Formats: sequence, C-alpha cells, structure tokens
Amino acid sequence: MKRKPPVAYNFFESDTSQVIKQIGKEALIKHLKAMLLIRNFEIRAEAAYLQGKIGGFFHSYMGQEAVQTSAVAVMGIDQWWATSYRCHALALLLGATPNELMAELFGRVTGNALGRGGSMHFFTNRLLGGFGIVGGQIPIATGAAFTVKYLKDQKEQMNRRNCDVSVCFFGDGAVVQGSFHESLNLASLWDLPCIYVIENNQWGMGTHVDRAVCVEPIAEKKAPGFAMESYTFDGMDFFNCYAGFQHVFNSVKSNSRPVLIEVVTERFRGHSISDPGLYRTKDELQGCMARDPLLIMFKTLTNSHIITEEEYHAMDKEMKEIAIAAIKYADDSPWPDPITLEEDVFSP
Ligand SMILES: Cc1ncc(C[n+]2csc(CCOP(=O)(O)OP(=O)(O)O)c2C)c(N)n1
Repeated sequence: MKRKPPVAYNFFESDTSQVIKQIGKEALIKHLKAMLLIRNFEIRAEAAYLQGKIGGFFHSYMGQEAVQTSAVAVMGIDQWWATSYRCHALALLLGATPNELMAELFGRVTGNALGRGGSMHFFTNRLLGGFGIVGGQIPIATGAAFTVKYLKDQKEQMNRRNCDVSVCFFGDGAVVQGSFHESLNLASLWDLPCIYVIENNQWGMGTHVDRAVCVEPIAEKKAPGFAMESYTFDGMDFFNCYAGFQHVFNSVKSNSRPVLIEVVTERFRGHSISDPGLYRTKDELQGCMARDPLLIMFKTLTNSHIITEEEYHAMDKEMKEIAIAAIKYADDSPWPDPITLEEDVFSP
C-alpha cells in the first residue's frame, strides 16, 4: 500500500532559549542524565537479553526518551502515571532503581515485581503499571483522574502530596481501541483532570499509522469529538515537549478539563526485541535517527554553553556504569523460591 505524503504537523510553539533559561543548568543536567540513564539501561538490558539472561517480552523505548523525561520533569513524580508495556523509561523516571528494574527483567526475587512481571509490568507508588493490553491503561488512568477530582471535591488530602492530574501515555495503535473512546468521553463529561498522551511513533507492530488510524494529525482531529483541547509536540525535542507539557499542566490544573496530546516521535528499535523491523528501510531508520533526542539535547546544551562535549561524555559514561552495575546486581540476585509460586495470586 502506498504511503500518504507526510502530515504537516502544527507543533506547539516554543522558544528553546526561553525554556533553557527557565529550567536552569542544574535541572537541565538532571534531565539529560535521566535520558542518558534510560538509553544506557536499555542498551545493556538488550545485550543481556541476547545473551539469554532475560526472557519474555522486551519493548525498547529508544528514540522516545524526550517525551516521558520532559513530562516527568514538568509534572513531578507525585501525579498518577500510566503507560503501555513500553514502560522501562517511565519506571526509571518515577524513581524505581536501575537495580530493581534490571533484576525484574532477569526474573529475580529482588526485582521490582519480585521477578514475576518482567519487562511489561514495572510499577512505582505512582506508576499504575506498564500494561500489556493495548489501550488497557486508558480507563485505569481515567479512574485515577476521577480519584484526584473526587478527593479535591471532598477536600481530602489522604497523603496525596501535590497530586493534581493523571497522565496516560499510549501508542497510536491504542487510539482505535474502544477503551480510548469510552474513557475520553467520560473524562470530558465529568471534567476529569486527565492528560492523554498519544506517543505516535509511526508504527503499531509492523503496521504504519497511515493504515491503522483514519485521521491525521490524530489529536487535532479526534479531540473536537470529545470537546477537548488538543496539542501536537515534536517528540524528538525535549524542549518543545517541556514547553508543551508545562502549558497543558497549568491549564488542566486551573480548569480540570482533560486534554489530548499527540507527540510525534519514532522508535529506533523493532516493536519488540524479536522484531527485525523489515517494514522500514535502513535509510528511513537512519533518517529518523538523525533526529535522535539525545543528539538534539547534546547539540542544544553544548551550543548554549550549558555543558561541554567532555562533560556530556563523562555523564554518558557515568550512566553506562550504573547500567552495568545493575546487570551485575541482577545476575548475582537469587531466583524466586518456587514454593512462593502461588503467593500474591488473586483469583476470585
Ligand atoms: C487488545 C490488544 N490487541 C492486540 C495486542 C497485540 N499488540 C501488542 S502491541 C501492539 C501494537 C500497538 O501499537 P501502539 O499502540 O502504536 O504502541 P507502540 O508499540 O508503537 O508503542 C499490538 C497490536 C494487544 N497486546 N492487546
């Protein structure tokens, strides 16, 4: 099937130098290190997978790091968060340690979910989970937004420090699920403070978005049907995403209206580790890798004299060492005791 011409996206207008000024050097370095940790974590985990140390599913977030890093940078770790099975980055950003996550990938008892969940089911206090069912997280995040509103209405705090919104990430493939439509309808009807983020990485497994979703730009065309505001961000550019999320976060906090965002990005790996990605040519892949979010961050921060090239490489090395230490921790960790197999299993 012949591809349609590229969509003319109307990206959120932002001024990178203003964003840099506002964030400040210290926090910029923190966000860069977060992106470098995600990249290094996944590179080492991939290698461990190929050595047979990790089994089961494994979906890389490589290429999309700027999206969730900027969202967490803006909104902080106290919101409710939910995402798909592509969940390594969000768990790291929300405070799970590289050691516990790597041990989870290795299926060890020291893992984030005691070695029972693997790659798709990371969680933290505020990460409601990675979800294996496409679109499964959308009603869950909508329910969390209901909780935020309900507790605010009840003027209850219940230790919910600074929790203002629920943020839900999902792929372009999830937009065509019923759960998307039902959730967004209720969120709009009930004024729920939910930020829905479509991570349009162009592909749902091997199917291009052109062949799966009947309208583009997706958020711009879908949001009016739910009486919602919509925005489109450049997902390879941390600074554009940061400015956009900041605008949306402020608006949702002030009016409790849900918002639909499309972030245009591209994944650098196959759908999962077992996908050789034969549906796109090497040239196409190289074309999108030329806009690697880390490269954009590197160029922007060195050109504006926030960091030097040497400092960047030193940070990369530091994050690589953390990832390698996590591999060692996981490898040295014990396996779960088979006697515990039936523990924590819920069956009505
Ligand atoms: C309800 C359901 N249908 C089908 C699948 C199989 N499946 C897993 S991932 C996927 C593609 C989803 O693509 P997208 O939502 O764009 O997310 P991405 O993988 O690109 O991040 C499909 C069809 C599933 N897990 N759940």
